[in-house]
Amino acid sequence: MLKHTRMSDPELYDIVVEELDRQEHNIEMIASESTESEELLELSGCVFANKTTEGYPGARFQAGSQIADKMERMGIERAKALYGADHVNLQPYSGSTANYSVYAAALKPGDCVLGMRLDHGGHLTHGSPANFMSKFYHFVSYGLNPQTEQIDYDELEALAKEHKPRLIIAGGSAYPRLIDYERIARIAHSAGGLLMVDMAHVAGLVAAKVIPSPVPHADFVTSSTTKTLCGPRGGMVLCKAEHAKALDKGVFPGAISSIHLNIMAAKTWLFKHAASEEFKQVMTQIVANSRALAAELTGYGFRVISGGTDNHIVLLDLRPKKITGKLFQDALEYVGITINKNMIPSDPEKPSVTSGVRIGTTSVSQRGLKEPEIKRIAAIMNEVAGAPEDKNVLDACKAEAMRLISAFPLYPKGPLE
Ligand code: DSN
Repeated sequence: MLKHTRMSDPELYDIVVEELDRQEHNIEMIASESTESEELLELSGCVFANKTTEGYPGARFQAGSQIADKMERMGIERAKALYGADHVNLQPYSGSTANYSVYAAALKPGDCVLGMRLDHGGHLTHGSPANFMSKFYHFVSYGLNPQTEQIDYDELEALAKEHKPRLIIAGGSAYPRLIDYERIARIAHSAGGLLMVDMAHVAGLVAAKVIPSPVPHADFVTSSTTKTLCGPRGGMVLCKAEHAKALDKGVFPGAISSIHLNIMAAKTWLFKHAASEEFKQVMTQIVANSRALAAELTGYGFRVISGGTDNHIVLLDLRPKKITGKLFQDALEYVGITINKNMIPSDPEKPSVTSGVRIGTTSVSQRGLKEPEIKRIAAIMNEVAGAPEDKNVLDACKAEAMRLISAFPLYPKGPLE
């Protein structure tokens, strides 16, 4: 791996090897993570990184772009076929950039946008006051029904009638349930606005048809290409044909300039791979694992927000266990299980402490873990929650976590070249 860097910068090489070793020996359960295949790592570092190109195939600003044109067209066609989309733009650098591109395409400064509250599972770019977009648009937030802990569609509808948003955003970072895209599209259109679905977290599950797709209902669908899609760190936007021209202008020159063609190459490979049976099996297992984890943890007395999960995310309320998200995250990190503290709806704790954690099953499912191993992970989590500061307990859990993950290599085909 990194044979040239190893010679020219051994100090940096060692850090990368250290990170590989960390990933290999830990149970990675951050819900926004996945493992990139050998092909994706190769393509992300391929010679397309040398080429500067702006614009679109056939209408570039730099000469020498014909081969890039061929690749971008191929990527777009593959993505369109995978999602059944009218139009696709693969140029955004990330899920956030994809969202900014749609804002550039569909909004004027001061327009009203209705998005899900960050502490109810939304995303920073959906209207958080901490994000700079909140200076340009008038964001109004909807949230969860306190009883069901699922989206309060009646509140959303009432807010849409009152504020007449130009754009409603559905989707988020910590929402474990299916979303009724059809209903939100109806609400958006009746209020005279548009629907953007940010499917970043669930894009792989949608591609594999393991959960319903937002594509038939939404005007725009944004995504990152990592997370459940298991691709490179990039973004994309799908849209209806009538928004294609505006979207392309919103992406370039609206939100970005030159394209990361090396990442575009990796995305192009990804859209072929995501149509495969192998990919579908992993996506199916992700949801099975997530459901098994939610059921086991419930059995151990954890409170699963919304009572379960339909995707790769399990969101836990730790208050019945009398520990905070931060303490649980730190104790599990020591043990070798990587998760993140997360706000739960109406969380009394600060964001740096939290009463909850978010757990994701994508990476472990890619490594081949199934329900029996998930049960072992849940048992470790329960032990840790019962004694988060007891070194003897934590050391025993660490040994068990290491035994478990050692049977499932990160790169089973052999060492990275
Ligand atoms: N919002 C971050 C997450 O879900 O972890 C990454 O986009």
